[in-house]
Formats: sequence, structure tokens, C-alpha cells
Amino acid sequence: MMRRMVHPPPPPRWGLLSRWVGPVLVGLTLASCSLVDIPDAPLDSLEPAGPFARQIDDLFWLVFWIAAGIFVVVQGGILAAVFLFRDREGRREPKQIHGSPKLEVAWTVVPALILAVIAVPTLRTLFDLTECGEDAITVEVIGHQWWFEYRYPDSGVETANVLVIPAGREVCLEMTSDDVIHSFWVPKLNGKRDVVPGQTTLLRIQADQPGLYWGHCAEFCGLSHSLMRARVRAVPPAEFEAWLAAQQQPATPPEEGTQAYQGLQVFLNRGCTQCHTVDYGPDSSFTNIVPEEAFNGPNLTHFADREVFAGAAFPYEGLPYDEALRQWLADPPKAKPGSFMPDLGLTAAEIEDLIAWLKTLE
Ligand code: HEC
Ligand SMILES: [Cu+2]
Repeated sequence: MMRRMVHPPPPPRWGLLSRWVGPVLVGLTLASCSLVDIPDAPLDSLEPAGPFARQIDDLFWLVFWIAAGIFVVVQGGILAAVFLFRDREGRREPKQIHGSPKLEVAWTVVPALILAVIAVPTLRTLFDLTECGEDAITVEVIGHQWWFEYRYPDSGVETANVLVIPAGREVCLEMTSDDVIHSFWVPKLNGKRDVVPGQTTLLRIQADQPGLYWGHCAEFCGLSHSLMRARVRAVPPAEFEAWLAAQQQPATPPEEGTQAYQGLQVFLNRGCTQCHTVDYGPDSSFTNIVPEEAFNGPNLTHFADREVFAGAAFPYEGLPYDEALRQWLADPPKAKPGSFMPDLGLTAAEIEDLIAWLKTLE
């Protein structure tokens, strides 16, 4: 006769807690992965918007369903064993065995085969995602603390924060960093890839449809890492060509006597040119004084073409654009901790003039 294990009932104070722990954990888990569909979740990698992100999504679901099948088989086996061989009145103890070579070989070989099968599409996808196609448009991405710079080598265009691409075409990102390791990640267009100083890493992206796609630096890179965002604006191909042509043009200087003209004077007299470039054409360009310095800021020639600034983190939701600029210019390191743009002690009037001027930089 087998001896029964008698468990004392759990102390009553745990009763209520244990009843809730399960549902709460399950609820939290479901809420964290977007099994619960959150409309317009900007960083949702389960909603691919282009062929490369879709490749990842397809691979994810393939592995997910294989894993789900294994889960069901293993858990089912455990539950069956618990149920069929449970201790009951009058039942004899089951045969006790030590090891079963057949079983052990089976549960080693079968998982190895499953892994080998999964490895084929995984490796293929992995290599495919980082090798660019021949017809791709090249854009150089340079990571800075804490913003992304974009250069279009074929047309000499230089911009920041908003990466403009033609919809329906592959874009090859040649990425490097000016300081520490960053990671470029726009989940609806492809997976993340490290952006490493002294190295060039490749990432291909493509958007099926025109639209705005959010991204984020995905490698902790210092104080304002959380404010280092990326935004991709995909536009119809004709619009892209027009955009490139407009970006190649210098900005138009403001007319004397306007507030924008006052703003330009503030820009020239308050040390902004130490770190920022504004191209007003061959006769009157203001190139940052020390072009290769790490603390240099974005090229401002077409600042007003970008709807977001300072690492695409501003204006954040609920903050009007002008107010965001005001906060930024008044004290950049307060708006964005650690920012290499210093507090230049601008007066309120100077800030208003600068805002008027910045808006002329289309
Ligand atoms: C010491 C270098 C430095 C000086 C001087 C400086 N900036 Fe900046 N600026 C930066 C850096 C770096 C950034 C990017 C900061 C970030 O996003 O974290 C920046 C960002 C900006 C932006 C946002 C641009 C964008 O597209 O994201 C504006 C606008 C700007 N600066 C205006 C000015 C003005 C106006 C002045 C002069 C009053 C000035 N800056 C002086 C370094 C400087
Ligand atoms: Cu970063």
C-alpha cells in the first residue's frame, strides 16, 4: 500500500491573493503583447508595413505556431500523466524505471530536427534583411547623441530626424555613428540594427504605402536615449523627387525689417553657427565653424520641412509646435537632459525672433 502525501491546506491569508495572482499575471501579459489590438500602436512589429518587416512577421508566426504545437504536446503529456497515473484508492504503484534509451534518443533527436528546420528560414531571413538590393536608393544614417542624421549621397542632401523615402522602393541605409553605439529601429519597416562608430552596417527598408512610420534608437546610448526617436515619411515617388530637388536648393534669406530677419541676426550673433549650418547659397552660407565636431547639431537649412525636431522627440503629444520650440531654445538640456546644445541664455524676445526665422527655413 502506497503512502499518501497529505498537504496541509494553505494558510487562509494567501487564499484571496492566490485567487487573483493568476488572472492578473495573464492580464498583464496579454496587455503587454499586442494580442489585444491597440489601434495605431506606433512601434508595433506585428503590423508590418513593408516587405522586410513582413518577412520578420512571417518568420515570427511560423516559429510561434511550431512552439505553440510543442507547448500543447508537452503540456498535454504532463496533464495526461498527472491524470492517468494519479494516486487512487486501491491502485498499485506504477512500475518504477530508471532511464529509457529509446525515449531519451527520441526527445533529443526530435527537438534537434525541429531546430534544424527552424534554422533554415531563420538564417535565410537574417541574411536577407541586411543585404541591400541592387536597385535600392542609398541613404547614409549617422547616429548622434541623441538624434539621427540622414545624408543622400547621390544628391548631396543632408537632413535630420525625418527620413524621407519614396513609397514602394527599397532604401538601403548605410549606417554609422559619430559617438557611441546606437541602433536604428523602425519596426513597421524592418528589425533593429546596431549603428556602430567606425563601422558601416546595412539595413534595407521599404514602405508599401505613403505614410509616417515611427522608430526609436534601440540601444541604450546615454542620458536622453529615451528621447532619441526616428521618423520615416514615405511619400509617392514623384513627390520624393520633388522633395529632393527642393532640399538641394538653398534657403531664401528673410527680408530686412521682418521679425524673421531679426531672428537670423540672433542666429548669427549668438554662437549658433558654431554648431549649425544654414545654406543660403554660394554667397551667404553659414557653415558650422568646426564641421567635424561631435557636438555639432542638425543642418538647419530646411528645418521647417521637418514636423518634428531634437531627435524627433519634440513636439511631444499635446504640446503645440511653437511652444515646443520655445521650450527647446530656452533651455535645451532641460528639455532634453544631457543635450549638447547648451542653454545660451536667450531672452524671450530673441526666442520669438528665432522662431519666426526658423519657420522660414522650408
Ligand atoms: C554647442 C553646439 C550648439 C550650439 C552653439 C547651438 N546648437 Fe542647436 N543643436 C545642437 C545639437 C547637438 C542639437 C541636437 C540636439 C538633440 O537633438 O539632442 C541642436 C538642435 C537644434 C535645433 C533642433 C534641430 C532639429 O532639426 O532637430 C534647433 C532649432 C537649434 N538647435 C537651434 C539653435 C539655435 C537657434 C542656436 C543659437 C541660439 C543653437 N541651436 C546653438 C548644438 C548646438
Ligand atoms: Cu541612441
